[in-house]
Amino acid sequence: LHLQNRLATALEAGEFVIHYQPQVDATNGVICGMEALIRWNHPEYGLVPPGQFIPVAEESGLIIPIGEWVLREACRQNQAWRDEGLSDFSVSVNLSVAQFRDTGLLTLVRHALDETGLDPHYLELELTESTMMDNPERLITFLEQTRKLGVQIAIDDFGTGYSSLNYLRRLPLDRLKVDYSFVRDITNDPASASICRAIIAIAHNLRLGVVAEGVESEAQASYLARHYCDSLQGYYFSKPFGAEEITALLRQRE
Ligand code: G
Ligand code: G
Ligand code: MN
Ligand code: NA
Repeated sequence: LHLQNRLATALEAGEFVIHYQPQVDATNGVICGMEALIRWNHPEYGLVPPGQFIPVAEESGLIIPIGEWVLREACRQNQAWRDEGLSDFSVSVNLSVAQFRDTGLLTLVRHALDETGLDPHYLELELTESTMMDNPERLITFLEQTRKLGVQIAIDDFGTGYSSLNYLRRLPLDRLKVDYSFVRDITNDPASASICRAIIAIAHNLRLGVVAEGVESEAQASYLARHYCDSLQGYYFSKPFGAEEITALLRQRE
């Protein structure tokens, strides 16, 4: 309740921060992407995770200005890394269903790109299956427009929602993100391992890239690499960190 009242002023007060989590190429460990994950740096409570305020922001409509800030900031940061020669990867931004429903979304995306000078190719938008299925007609129009613009689209938490594969086949998408729940049990549950392999096969048959999330161990990473998963994301490689720490990490890797 208290959080809700403060959420409205948090944006103006500059209390939101973005943490970035690297994604690495499964064949060579080179950083090939960065997911932007918002946190609220609350003056009393410290870093509040998105699960605790994004749902409130969705209900109140505040997710629109907050989401706009995330888009701009993530594009600005990736362009800053590019200017320094530290980035040739794309930045991934999560979109909530309220943002997807907002008819101004594509304009916001264009503005964020124009303002920051980021090449659209280096921005990826993540939508969940349930967000996509919220309005399939709008989805098709949206995807056609993003494709024209050159922005990449990923399906987040893939395998946990229900989108028809026949439907996916016809959509202009770029990547599937294997949900962490399948990755978690990959080494101790044959069914989870089968699902991971099946999702990788589906992605490649549809000519999509595939990234596994929640990779926490060497065993999980090598299993996924052996089964041709393109990229890997998770604590085994890096936790999400603030921009300064990620900048240091990128410099060190040069
Ligand atoms: O970082 P963490 O694991 O706590 O993130 C939890 C959830 O919050 C994830 O499902 C993620 O998609 C979502 N999330 C993180 N950042 C953003 C954001 O900028 N916008 C939206 N809509 N969701 C986000
Ligand atoms: O958008 P999405 O729901 O995929 O958000 C990814 C979430 O997963 C973030 O909240 C991030 O902090 C979290 N996360 C990232 N890496 C790992 C990991 O290796 N293990 C677990 N359990 N969670 C992770
Ligand atoms: Mn995500
Ligand atoms: Na996810």
